[in-house]
Amino acid sequence: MKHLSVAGYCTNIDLNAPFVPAQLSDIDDSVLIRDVLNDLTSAWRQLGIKDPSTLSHQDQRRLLDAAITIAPPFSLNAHSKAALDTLLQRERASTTETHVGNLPPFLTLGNTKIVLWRGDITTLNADAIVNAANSQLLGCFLPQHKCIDNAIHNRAGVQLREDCDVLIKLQGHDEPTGIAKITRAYNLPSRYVIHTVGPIVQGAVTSDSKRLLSSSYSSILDTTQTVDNIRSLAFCSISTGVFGYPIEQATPLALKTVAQWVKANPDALDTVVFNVFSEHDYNVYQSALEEFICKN
Ligand code: AR6
Repeated sequence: MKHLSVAGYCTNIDLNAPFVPAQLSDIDDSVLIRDVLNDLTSAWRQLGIKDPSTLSHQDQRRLLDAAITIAPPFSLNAHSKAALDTLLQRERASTTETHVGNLPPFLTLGNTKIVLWRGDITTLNADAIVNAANSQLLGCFLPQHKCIDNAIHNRAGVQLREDCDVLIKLQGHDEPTGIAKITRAYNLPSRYVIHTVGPIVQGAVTSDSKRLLSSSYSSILDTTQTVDNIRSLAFCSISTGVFGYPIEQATPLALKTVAQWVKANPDALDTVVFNVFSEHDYNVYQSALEEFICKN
């Protein structure tokens, strides 16, 4: 099966153009939400809502995320897209962002700082962040589902799903496991999102799952070198949520793959972040990193 390389899609999604969000500065949040919802009537009807105007402001905002989650690509007209960008940029401005450059390294490999950071990846300001996607590559279609795919798509805006749709159609088939695709990050603090489909594990971890997980990590790292100026990259813990890869087994493999790549590409990246979400996952990474330091 032939996979689409970055050269085969970068111009179709304007990968190298800076994203300039719309600023509808005179319009209140409630009007922005109403305008976008007006464009998503069939989505909120599918969710069982008869009249969003009867909902509280907070519930309308939640409904907007849910409707966008289930709406097919290219559902919004230009005004609604600008309204959503304005809303997401305002929300971004009132959220505390973490700058990768301010994070202390856990260790240094050659010229690359390795950082362990716990938090929501959508608040991290890195050159590129990693999304744990599914083989459709269009984001998660389950409203309010607590996966990273949903978090990233909801905070980036609908352009992310549109780009993924363009490149998956160009590719002509679903995204195989263990490779990577890059898009701009739109309304997120980061500049790029690198999407990968990790292996699904049911029962014991097979040698195929190990190979494919390692391949996701190395493909993502290779992808950073196809775009100018990616110096910092934040990985999420690929496959260890819905896809069931035990994090205790995924973590040493992730560290080993990244360390090998960094050794072979010593000047490629300034910072690699391992981003975790839960305290348990933080502890697993901390132990694995300490073990890695002892052994190397
Ligand atoms: N920031 C950082 N990490 C997060 C966040 C967040 N906002 N949310 C979740 N995580 P998962 P997978 C962590 O299930 O296992 C989707 O539905 C989470 O704690 O998101 O690769 C896709 O569409 C876990 O450690 O991804 C696919 O169908 C890690 O992110 C499927 O899930 C990955 O968990 C992919 O499953």
